[in-house]
Amino acid sequence: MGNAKSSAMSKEILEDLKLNTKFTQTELTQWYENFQKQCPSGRITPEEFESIYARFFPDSDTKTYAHHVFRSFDTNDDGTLDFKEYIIALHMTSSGKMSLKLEWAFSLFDVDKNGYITKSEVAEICQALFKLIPVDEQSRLPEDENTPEKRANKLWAYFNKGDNEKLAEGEFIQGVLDNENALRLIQYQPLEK
Ligand SMILES: [Ca+2]
Ligand SMILES: [Ca+2]
Repeated sequence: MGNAKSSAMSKEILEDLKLNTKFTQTELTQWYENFQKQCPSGRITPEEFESIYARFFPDSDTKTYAHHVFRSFDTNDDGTLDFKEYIIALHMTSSGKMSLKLEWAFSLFDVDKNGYITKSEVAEICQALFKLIPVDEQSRLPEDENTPEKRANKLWAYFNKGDNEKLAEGEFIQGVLDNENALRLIQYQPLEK
């Protein structure tokens, strides 16, 4: 009936998030209140998520990338992000810890969620990443990464795998840690304006 009780965070979720993220109880409670305000249904839809991304990258085509990011955060595959998935997402992407960020990057690239990354999955994410790059910036990219295909080939080559081989999570993380170009190519950082 929309009373105050229905909007309280369950103790179970609170304990789970305290255990599995860097956030304190006070922070989590604050996040929860904000989340309820922004999102009274308690669920973020793919469309809402896409519109958030579009605001961050106003000069880019963010739809495809946002779709992949959403998929990587929707760990129970129900097509929405609940509060817990939202906080885990914040935890993984806002943490200064490289290992957490790379764990998340792995899940972003593992499009079919089977625990391995294939070259075609790398190509698919590179397509999405490329669309994030504003057109005028695309024209200034190095020759060997100025199309999504070239970017994917260059990135895949850093992992020393054949075209039909696959990458496990540890191999992906190590490969990126070993090479700062790989780290650069798995993401898009907007230029400072
Ligand atoms: Ca979900
Ligand atoms: Ca996969």
